[in-house]
Amino acid sequence: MLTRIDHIGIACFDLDRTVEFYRATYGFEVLHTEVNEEQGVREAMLKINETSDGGASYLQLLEPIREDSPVGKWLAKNGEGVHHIAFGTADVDGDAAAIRGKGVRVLYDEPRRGSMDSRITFLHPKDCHGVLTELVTSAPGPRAEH
Ligand code: CMX
Ligand code: CO
Repeated sequence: MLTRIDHIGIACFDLDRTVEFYRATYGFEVLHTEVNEEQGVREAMLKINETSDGGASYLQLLEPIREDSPVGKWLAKNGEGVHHIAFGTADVDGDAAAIRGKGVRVLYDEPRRGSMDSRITFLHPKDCHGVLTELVTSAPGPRAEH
């Protein structure tokens, strides 16, 4: 069951400058940064609030590390902006299978590693009224903050 908005993914050209905008404008601080080679991004997670399912909601700021990555291609076409939304679930495998059964293309056969050791998969935007949609199950245990 999808129980929260886990994050909104925002594509940007310059991660450090975008982080600074969110800090200076709203007071949001970076909880975590990492490079995800497989996804082709350098990213920062800004925690916005905790949620009633024991999880949290974030902004995920994304800078491409390769032009031919999903975020690199999207930026070249659209410029900066909202790239995807992500719903949180305790069971990404089960929810992805159920959604695939409804005829929506799930991009990965098995969930892959996402931010903070979460497990993620994506639904094709063309099957979701133009919205690239991610499903995410957080890593168990307390979050590593660094
Ligand atoms: N939102 C909405 N539509 C999108 C989109 C997005 N983020 N990205 C691509 N599209 C649309 C394009 O506009 C294009 O539409 P038209 O044919 O009408 O022009 C169509 O989808 C195909 O786009 P493309 O540029 O040819 O890109 P690809 O087909 O090569 O890739 C996709 C699209 C969704 C398969 C790819 O972006 C993908 O695999 N995404 C999942 C992985 C990802 O986004 N990783 C980065 C985030 C990592 C994280 O969140 O941790
Ligand atoms: Co994401």
